[in-house]
Amino acid sequence: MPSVATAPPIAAIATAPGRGGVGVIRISGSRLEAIVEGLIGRPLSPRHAHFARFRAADTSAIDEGLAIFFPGPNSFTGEDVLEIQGHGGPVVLGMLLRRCIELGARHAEPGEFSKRAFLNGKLDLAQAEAVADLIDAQSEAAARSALKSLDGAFSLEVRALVDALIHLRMLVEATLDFPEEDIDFLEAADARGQLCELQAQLARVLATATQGKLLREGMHVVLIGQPNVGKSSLMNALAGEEVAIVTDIAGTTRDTVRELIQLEGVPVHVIDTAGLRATDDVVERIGIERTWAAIAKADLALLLVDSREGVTQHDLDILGRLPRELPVLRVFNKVDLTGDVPGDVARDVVHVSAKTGEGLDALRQRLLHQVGWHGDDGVFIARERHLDAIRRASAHLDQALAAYQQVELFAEELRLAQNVLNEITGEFTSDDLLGVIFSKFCIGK
Ligand SMILES: Nc1nc2c(ncn2[C@@H]2O[C@H](COP(=O)(O)OP(=O)(O)OP(=O)(O)O)[C@@H](O)[C@H]2O)c(=O)[nH]1
Ligand SMILES: [Mg+2]
Repeated sequence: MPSVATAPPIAAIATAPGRGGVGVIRISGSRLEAIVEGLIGRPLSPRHAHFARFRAADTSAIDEGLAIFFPGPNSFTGEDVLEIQGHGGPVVLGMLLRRCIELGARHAEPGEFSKRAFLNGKLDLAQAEAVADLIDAQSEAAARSALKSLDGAFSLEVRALVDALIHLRMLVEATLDFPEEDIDFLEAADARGQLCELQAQLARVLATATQGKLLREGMHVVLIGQPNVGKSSLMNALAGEEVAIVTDIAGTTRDTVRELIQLEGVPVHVIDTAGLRATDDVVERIGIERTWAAIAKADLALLLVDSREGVTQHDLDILGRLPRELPVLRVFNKVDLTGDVPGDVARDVVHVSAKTGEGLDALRQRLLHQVGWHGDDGVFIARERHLDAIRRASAHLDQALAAYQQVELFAEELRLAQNVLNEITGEFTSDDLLGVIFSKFCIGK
C-alpha cells in the first residue's frame, strides 16, 4: 500500500488524447524534488502557478507553460503532486511524459491517482467511483448526481446506516454478557423496532441508489416486430434524426442500428433491428440472428405492430419466443392511418404514429415508468455493486429478525450487515475488488 512517505512517483497525461489548447501532465508520489529540479530547474512554491520552461536532459526547452506543486498531504492523492500545463499536442505531451519517466517516475496505471487518493484516506471508495462516473456521465442529470456522490451524499447515507447498526449492535452485545435477561432487555430497548426502522432506511437508500444506477447505466430498449411495421421510423422519431433507413420494402433493416437518446437525463440505448420473419435471404437471416442477440441483452422490448392489422398470430409467435423475464411493451404504430387514440393508457400498450409524432410523449413517459424512473431530485450516482451490498445488508437484517430469540445469531447477522455496508465506502473491501474497480478508470485519473 503506498503511503505519503514512500510512494514511487507515477506520471500520466491527464487530458484527453488528441489536440487541445492545453494539455496537462500529472505526477504524484513522494519526494518529487528531483523531478521538479530536472524539469523546471528551480523549486516551486506550494500551490502557486509558475510560468516555466520544461527542460530536456540537455536543458533545452521541450515546452513552456504553467507548473503547480501541491505538497502532500494537501493534494488530490495525498502525496506530493506536480501538475504541468503545456500545449495540448500529442507529440509535445509525449515528450514531456517521457522526460518525467527519465527523471524517475513510472507510467500510471488506469485509476492509479484515484486509488492512491482512496488508500491515503482522501476519498472513500464510493467517492472515488463517483470521480470516474462524473467523467463518464452521459447526461447532465448523471453528472449532477455523480457530483453529489463525490461530495459525499451517498457515503453520508451509508454512514448513517452503519451508525444506526453500531448503536443496535452495542445494545445486543451488552445483553450477551447477561444471558438470563437478554430477550427482556432487547424487548425493553425496542431492538425489534430499531431493526424495522433500519430496514425502512435501507429501503429508502436502495430506492435512491436504484435511480442513481439508472442515470449511470441507462437502459437498453430493443425495437422488434414484423417487417414494415415502422421500427426504423420509430427509431428515427425518438432520435430526432434519420439514423436508420426507412423504405416501404419489407426487410429494409438488416443490421442492428443503435442510437443513444436521453429521456429526462436517463440514457436510453435504442436498438433498431431487422424485422422478424421466415426468409431465404442469407443477409436478412443473419440480420434476424442479430435481432435475437440484441433481444437477449435488452432491458425492455418494444413489440411494434401495425395498427391496421392489430396483433397477429405471427406477433403472438414472436411474443412466445421472447425471454420470459424481458418486459415487453406493445406499440401500435401508424395510428394516423386508423384514427386510434394515441397515448392510450391501457397496460403494456401504447398507440403512436412514428410518422406524425402522435403518442410519442406518452411512449417516452411509459419507457421511464417501466424502468422505475421518478426524477433526479436528490439522486446520487450509484452502481450495481452498491445496490447489491444494500440488498445483502437487508437480507442480513431479515435473518436477524428471524433469529430474534437467539441473541448470538441476532448479533452475528447485525455484524455481517455492517460489514456489507462498509464495502460500499471501502472500509471492508478486498484488494482484488479494488483492482477491478480502479482498472476501469481512465489513465491520468
Ligand atoms: N402512415 C404511416 N406510415 C408509417 C409509419 N411508420 C412507418 N411508416 C411507413 O411504413 C414503411 C415501413 O417503415 P420502416 O420504418 O422501414 O419499417 P421497419 O419496421 O423498420 O421495416 P423493416 O426494416 O423492413 O423490418 C415506410 O414506408 C414508412 O414510411 C406511421 O406511423 N404512419
Ligand atoms: Mg427497419
